[in-house]
Amino acid sequence: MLAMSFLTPVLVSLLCLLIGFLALRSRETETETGADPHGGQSKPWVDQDLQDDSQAKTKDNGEGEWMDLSTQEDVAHLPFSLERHDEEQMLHRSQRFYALMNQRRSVRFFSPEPVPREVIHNVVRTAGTAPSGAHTEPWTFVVVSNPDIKHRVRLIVEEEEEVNYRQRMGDKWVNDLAPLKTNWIKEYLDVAPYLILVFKQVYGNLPDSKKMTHYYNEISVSIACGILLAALQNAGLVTVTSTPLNCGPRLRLLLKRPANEKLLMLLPVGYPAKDATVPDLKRKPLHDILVHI
Ligand code: IYR
Repeated sequence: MLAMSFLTPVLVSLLCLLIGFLALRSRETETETGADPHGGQSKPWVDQDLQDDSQAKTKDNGEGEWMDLSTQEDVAHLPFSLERHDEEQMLHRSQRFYALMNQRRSVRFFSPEPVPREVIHNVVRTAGTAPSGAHTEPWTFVVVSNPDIKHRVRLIVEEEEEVNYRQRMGDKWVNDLAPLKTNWIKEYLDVAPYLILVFKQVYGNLPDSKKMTHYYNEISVSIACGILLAALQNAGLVTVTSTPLNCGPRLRLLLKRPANEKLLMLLPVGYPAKDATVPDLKRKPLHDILVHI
């Protein structure tokens, strides 16, 4: 009895020490990547739905069979040539393309004027020329022009974005965005004649119900998005690269897309409104972005 009453405070202090030690360790692992100004949520801008763990999960569950690419027939290799321009022409073309792309701005104010559907199909065709890991072409571009579906997209995005701005993003992020004057009201989702929702396919579904590994799917789709932006600019259209945080699952269901597709980007597309404005931003000069060795 005496031993128990003597031991209890010792046990309690040992327990406290252990809890303190464990709490310290978990804080250390959280901050391993540097100071975290987002209150413990180290990367609030990484959409939960975009975590690429689908393959690991399915493999662990032993669910679904994976296609072995090496069993495919050999791909023929053909001679390749590309039209050559003389150096003066090359210089001229590169300057002109730079001038065109340097006019590209993220625009949030759209005209409701219609845009020919074939132009939209062509810019998506162009995006689909992007290189991809093992040529798996892991992208789906959903073009929405139906006003009712556009409005339903808007309702979902505004509902989630309000939570993002008020809670998920945190004060630092919201303050950092203040100069851009953005908020959760996304009128452009109703006004722009088209919405292009770009999905990355985290794996492929083959007709024989096998799955196909989509290597580097996120970077492949990101490259396709870059090409899509260039194609839109070339066609004289504007967009804003919106990445509505945590809207992916609801938008995927609304658009009836399968579970292997994750929303990467939502692009409203059209002509700019007559009274559209953009923030007066400057681009870094070449010497700040180029290291020539
Ligand atoms: N997705 C939000 C917030 C936003 C985030 C960044 I980083 C921006 O450069 C702009 C906006 C929105 O679209 O309002």
